[in-house]
Amino acid sequence: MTRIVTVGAAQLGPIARTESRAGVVNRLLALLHQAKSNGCDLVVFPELALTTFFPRWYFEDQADIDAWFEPRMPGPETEPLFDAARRLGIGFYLGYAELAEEEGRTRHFNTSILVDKAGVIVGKYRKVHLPGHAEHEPWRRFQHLEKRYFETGNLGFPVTRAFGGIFGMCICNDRRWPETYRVMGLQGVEMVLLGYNTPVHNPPAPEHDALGNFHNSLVMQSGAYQNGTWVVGVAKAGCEEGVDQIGNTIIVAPSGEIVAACSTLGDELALARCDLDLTRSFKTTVFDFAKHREPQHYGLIVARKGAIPPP
Ligand code: CDV
Repeated sequence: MTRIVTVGAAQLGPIARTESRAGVVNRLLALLHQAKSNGCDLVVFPELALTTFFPRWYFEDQADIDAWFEPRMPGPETEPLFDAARRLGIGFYLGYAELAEEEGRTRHFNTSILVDKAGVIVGKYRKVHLPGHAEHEPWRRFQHLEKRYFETGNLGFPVTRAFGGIFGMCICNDRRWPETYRVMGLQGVEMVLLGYNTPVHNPPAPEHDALGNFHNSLVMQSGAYQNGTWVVGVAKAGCEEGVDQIGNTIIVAPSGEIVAACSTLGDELALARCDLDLTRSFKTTVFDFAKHREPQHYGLIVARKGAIPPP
């Protein structure tokens, strides 16, 4: 029996700074309904999908920062998404800014959840590779203050059994790191879901600007192939508050081939019928980790952040 999961990659166009959560949720609901009428089992929304990409601004007042975060999931504005998932029988991945009370303090994470067809949260991930900077850098045309507003995720890269397969999640910058896919690959992941907000312009390295879409596809296609997994990467695209963000939302097969893509920079759904059993042909041959991977011969175990091997 084949294991087909029909996936909708639900790209969003820009979200204005003044746009309410309720307004954004209505856009998400429209995409969810469109996905359902196209036979989808699962819809993937972008990173920080409920608001504009707020780390582009420097805020001094903690209350101004916390206003972008969700203290509860679902909360009053997001409950309609969970209700619709339950009613329609469709799952979703959602990225949002999470305010958590843990270890006796308030914590801030860049988070994603996986919700099943019963509207139940079955997986949670907190972004590990936070890009950008922690201090205000006025020379930049726009800020990227993820290192100021979020803590590093503390859940690792777990996988979840759902939708008849093994699912993993990551968020935006995580997709550029081979460890992200490999840690999930070693747990047998069959589909990696991820959302992103990627400005076209990279202030510290403007010479990379023309390569944004190329690098986006490159990392997801190689992550998919090298781990024999599907990868679904979904953008918040277009010109948001004066900052151009790439689109290039794609669904990648375990072969590394792109099987569906968005063609605009607005709200758009890309669809694919994904056979989870296609992963077998890679996981049991060229990337049979148990048979061919040789970690004991790699000669280096780097456990410390930034550790550099001796010359
Ligand atoms: N939101 C992100 O993580 N964006 C980064 C940018 C800053 C390079 C990305 O990797 O796309």
